[in-house]
Amino acid sequence: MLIDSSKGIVRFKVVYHGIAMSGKTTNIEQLAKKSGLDVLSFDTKEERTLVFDYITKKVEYDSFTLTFSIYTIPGQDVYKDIRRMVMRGVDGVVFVVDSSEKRLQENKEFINVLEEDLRIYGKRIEDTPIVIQYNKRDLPDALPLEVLRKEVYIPNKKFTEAVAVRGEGVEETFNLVMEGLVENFKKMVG
Ligand SMILES: Nc1nc2c(ncn2[C@@H]2O[C@H](COP(=O)(O)OP(=O)(O)OP(=O)(O)O)[C@@H](O)[C@H]2O)c(=O)[nH]1
Ligand SMILES: [Mg+2]
Repeated sequence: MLIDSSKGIVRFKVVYHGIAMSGKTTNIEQLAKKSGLDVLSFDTKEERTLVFDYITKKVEYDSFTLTFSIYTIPGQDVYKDIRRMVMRGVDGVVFVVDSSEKRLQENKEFINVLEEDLRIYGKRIEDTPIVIQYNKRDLPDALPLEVLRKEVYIPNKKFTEAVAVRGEGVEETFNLVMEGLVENFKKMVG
């Protein structure tokens, strides 16, 4: 979180984390579409291999302008270094779970990956606003929500169900992580 009090601007960084192909990019594409925003993909000269998705969203709150920079990590393990870089300075996380039965184990293991990605930046999973999104609820082999809640679980975190490809649950998910960040901000400014 960056606060520019002279201009009344507060900047938050939100990262969509989760296993490869779980629907992170789809989430922010849908979010962008609904908000009339453009998705930017970065591929800069210094970091040629670095491609990730990025949008910003602005929300007026009291006398402040809250700016959310929203990123997705690449879920494949070969992009670990990029993933770590994207996680630098993260304030809030959406953990996108693929509801398919076949991917249960991977989803479970990726919670440890998230924990480690936060730890390297001195952050604790308990203290970070995180929303767990159980995505791909439309799949024929989607596990029942009760099973996923037990198996792919981070204590004390809010959760949503989504069919990101149809835009369902996408805004709800983002709004929840935004609420968590705004709550923290309110505590800070009193
Ligand atoms: N059936 C179904 N497919 C989905 C849903 N959301 C995303 N997909 C599909 O899943 C595939 C992967 O989606 P992406 O959004 O690219 O996944 P990602 O998490 O960004 O993947 P990486 O960038 O590799 O980490 C695409 O073919 C999407 O259309 C969903 O809710 N239901
Ligand atoms: Mg992606």
